[in-house]
Amino acid sequence: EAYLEEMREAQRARGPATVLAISTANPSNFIYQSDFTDYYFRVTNSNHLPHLKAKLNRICEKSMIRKRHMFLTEEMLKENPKMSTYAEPSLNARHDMLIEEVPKLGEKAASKAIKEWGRPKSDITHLIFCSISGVDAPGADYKLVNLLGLNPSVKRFMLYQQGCYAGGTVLRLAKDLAENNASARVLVVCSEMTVVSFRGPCETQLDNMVGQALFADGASAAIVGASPLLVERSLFHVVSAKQTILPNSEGAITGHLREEGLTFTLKGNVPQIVSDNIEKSLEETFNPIGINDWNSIFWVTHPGGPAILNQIETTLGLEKEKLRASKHVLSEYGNMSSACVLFVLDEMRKRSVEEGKATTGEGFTWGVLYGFGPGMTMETVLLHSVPI
Ligand code: WCA
Repeated sequence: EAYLEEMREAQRARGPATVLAISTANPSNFIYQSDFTDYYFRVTNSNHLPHLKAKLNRICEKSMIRKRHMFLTEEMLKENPKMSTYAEPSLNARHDMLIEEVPKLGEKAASKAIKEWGRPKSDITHLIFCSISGVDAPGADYKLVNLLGLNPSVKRFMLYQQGCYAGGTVLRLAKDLAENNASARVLVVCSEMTVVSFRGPCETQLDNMVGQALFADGASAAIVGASPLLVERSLFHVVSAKQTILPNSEGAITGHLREEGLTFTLKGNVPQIVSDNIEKSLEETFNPIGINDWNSIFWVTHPGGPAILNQIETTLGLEKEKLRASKHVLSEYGNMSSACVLFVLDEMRKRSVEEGKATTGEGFTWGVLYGFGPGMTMETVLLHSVPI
C-alpha cells in the first residue's frame, strides 16, 4: 500500500499546469470582408439571387470582421465546382485537401511554438491535436508527429468533430496530463479549415450564410507543462477547467458530416443562450477565490460572432476594453473555431508586454477563458497570469 502511494506520488507533477509557449498560423490566402459578398456570389454562381446577396452584405457589414484567411482560392473552387453549390456530393475532394492540409497548417503553428519554448522537440511527451475536419486513420496527430519529427513514442490524443468550444477542451485535457505526469510537456494543436464547410447559398438555410460570413482558417499551438525548468518561460497558469452542456440549448448549434461536406445549424438564439448562462459559470469559478467583479479579471472569449461578444458585454456590464483581444481576433481572422482562443491568449500576452502592463493578463491576476459550440457545450477555464 505504502509503495503504491509512493509510486503514485513519483508519477505526479508538483506545480500547476503552465502555458510555456503559444503560437498561431494561417494560410497565406486571405480576403477582405468588404469584398466577400461579391466574391462569394461570383464563385458560387449565385448572382441570380440578389435578395440573398443583399442579406449576406448586411451580415458582413455587421460581422466586425475586417479580413479572413482561407486556404480555398477561386482557382481551386473552379476546379471543384461541386464545392460551390449548396449540397452536391463533394466530400472526397474536400477530404483529399483536408487530410493533407490540416496537419500542415497545424505544423506551421506548432513549429513556432516549439521554437518559442526553446527546448528540443524530443522533450515533447504528449500531443493533443484538435480539428473538426479531415477525419482519417492514422489521423492528423500521427501526420504531425512525422511532419515535426517528434519522438515516435509521444502519447497522442486526436479530437475530431468537436467544434468551437474545443479550444477550451484541449487546455482542460493538457492540464490533467501535465499535472498527473511528472516532466510531461504537452503540445496542443488546433487546426481548422473551411474547406469542409464552404458551400453556396440556399434560400431556406439562412444560417449557412451566417457561417459563410464568419468562419475562417487558422491553426494555433501551445506547450503546457507543470513545474517549469529555469530555461522555460511561464505565460499563464491553468488553474481549473470544466465543461458543461447548457440547459435548453439542444439543437442550437449542430454540425453534420455528409456527402456534401460539413453542414451546420446556427439558431438565432445562440448569443442569448451564452449570455443567459455565463453569470452562473463565473460565480461557480470565481466565488471560491473571492472575486465577483467581472471587470477585475482578464477575458479570453471564443469570438463566435459579434452578437455573442456584444451580448456578453451587455449582460455583465463589461467595460469596452475587456473583450478587446477577442474582438481583435474576430476582426483580423474571423471565427476559426477551436483555434480562436489561443489566438486571443497570444494577442493578450503580446499586447500586455507592448503596453508595459504588469502581467501577461493585461495587468490583471485572474482571468477566464470561454469556449462555446455544438451542444451547446461551454468550456470554462480559470487562468492565472504571470508578472512581466
Ligand atoms: C440570421 C442568424 C441566424 C442573424 N440564422 N439568419 C468555424 C469554422 C468551421 O469550418 C466550422 C464551424 C465553425 C464555427 C462554429 C461556431 O463558432 S458557432 C457560431 C457561433 N456564432 C453565431 O451563432 C453567430 C452569432 N450571430 C452574430 O454574430 C450576428 O447575429 C450576425 C453577425 C450573424 C448578424 O449581426 P447582428 O445580429 O448584429 O445583425 P442583425 O441585423 O440582427 O442580423 C443581420 C441579418 O442576419 C438579419 O437578417 P436581415 O435580413 O434582417 O438583415 C438576421 O435575421 C440574420 N441572422 N443570425 C439566420 N442564426
